[in-house]
Amino acid sequence: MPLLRYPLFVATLFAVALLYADDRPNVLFVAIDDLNDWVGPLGGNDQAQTPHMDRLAERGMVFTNAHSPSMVCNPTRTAIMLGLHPSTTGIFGNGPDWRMIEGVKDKVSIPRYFRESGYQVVGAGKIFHGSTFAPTSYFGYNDPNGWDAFFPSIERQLPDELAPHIRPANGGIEPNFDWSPVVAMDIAIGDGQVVSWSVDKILAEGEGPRFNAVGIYRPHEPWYVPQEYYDLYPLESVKLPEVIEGDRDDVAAYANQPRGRPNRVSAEQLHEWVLENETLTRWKEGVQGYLASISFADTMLGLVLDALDQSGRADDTVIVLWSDHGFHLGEKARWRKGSLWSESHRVPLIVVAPGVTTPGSVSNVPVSTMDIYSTLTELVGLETPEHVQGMSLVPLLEKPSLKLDRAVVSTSNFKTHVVSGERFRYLNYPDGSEELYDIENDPHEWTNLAGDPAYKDHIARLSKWLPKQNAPQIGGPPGGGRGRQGPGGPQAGPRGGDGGPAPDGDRPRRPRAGGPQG
Ligand SMILES: [Ca+2]
Ligand SMILES: [Ca+2]
Repeated sequence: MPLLRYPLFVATLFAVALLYADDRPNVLFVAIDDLNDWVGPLGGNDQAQTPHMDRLAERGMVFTNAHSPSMVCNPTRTAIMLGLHPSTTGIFGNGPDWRMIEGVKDKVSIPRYFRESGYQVVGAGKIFHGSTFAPTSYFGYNDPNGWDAFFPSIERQLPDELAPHIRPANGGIEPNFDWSPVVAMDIAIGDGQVVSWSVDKILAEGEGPRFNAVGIYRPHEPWYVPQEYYDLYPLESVKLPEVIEGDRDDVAAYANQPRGRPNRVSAEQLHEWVLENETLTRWKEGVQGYLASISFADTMLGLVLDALDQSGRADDTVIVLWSDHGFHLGEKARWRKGSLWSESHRVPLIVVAPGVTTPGSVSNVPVSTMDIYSTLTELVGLETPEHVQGMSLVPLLEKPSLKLDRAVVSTSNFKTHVVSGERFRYLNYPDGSEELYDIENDPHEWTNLAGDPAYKDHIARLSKWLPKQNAPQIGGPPGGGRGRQGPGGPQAGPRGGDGGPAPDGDRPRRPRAGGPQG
């Protein structure tokens, strides 16, 4: 039985045995989609305006070296919500639905576990994988056993979304790689609906501990948010990400293969389109759209935090905020996610645990968002289910100065891993090619040190963290055979690559029959 650390209760095993579910702290669980390190607490972009993430950080601990278990929506969310790493399950792409997979579908997810432990568990928006602007993907892979109530419904994770009449509105080459202000009130946007419903639930009276999950879709593309958020970032003042010419000249051929699904515009082709415009206005517009969407998501977070404070339960509520993975905006000559570079996997992770965390504390220890499951169970005094991988972060929450000899693994595909240590990151591809970056001296990962013998000890040290198990890829879109086998064999190709809204072939399936509104 894990040691009960929550200080409102006596931390003795005797007390744990007597602890009734009603005495446990509440949980506010906020998931944000495709949010990279462009937030105040991580400093990835000094233009980003995220006042609510800033104030959340001031209440608890920011993990400055947090990484997602994978680099697109479904594998990360499945890993986080079930506590099973992609290299264990073989879920790497947006196609496989965990609820259909033997050995995975029976694993108890975070919301289900809290529900079965006596919590009232309610959720809204994108918690498990799902996509908007693809009607069949609204449903996603939600856990039908996880919730007492869900908005829009347990069968459907995402509400209808607003969009400009003509898409793409930016004149681009792909309907989802798009940006435009929309004339609408915040509440009309999908996230506004999700947050509005969540605020009501947070404010609702009721006995017993509650688990509120809020899934905020922005800054996932397309970047349609009200004009006022665009106005925060006047185009002429938008700064482009720092890049260098020929950054990918020092990485192996494998890493330079275009990623993404067959028949879909690649991450590199998007950048070529962006650069067609010699004034770089397109690039600035893209950055502006992403920043505007971040500030919109931040405003949504602010509404949720205000509701928690207003409810009078903030002092008895653990808050965790996380993003499922990151996003490129032209760094490494590409957009979107799915790469092994840090833009794809360095993410915000903030934990507030009243009585445990020190306000305004920071930890630089490498952590994974896969650590959320066992961190939450320990914080509320529940045993962690046997199958759950990842480490409880409670020792770090209690002692910000704690140093651990640790590295965490993010996996984008079969045998395609990045190991993030305290100072170095080590990338390992299926054909054996490697990259090594010294983050302290080279935060943008511009200089690949893997070929330099002086660094071989670092590679050896970080290699020890590579997964012992490399499950072959399972699931995937039906009707395969569209050139899906990569150079490393059926499990190793570039499939799975970029996420984003699932095209027809990757439609998430609904858990059961019933109308869209469930
Ligand atoms: Ca995502
Ligand atoms: Ca380089």
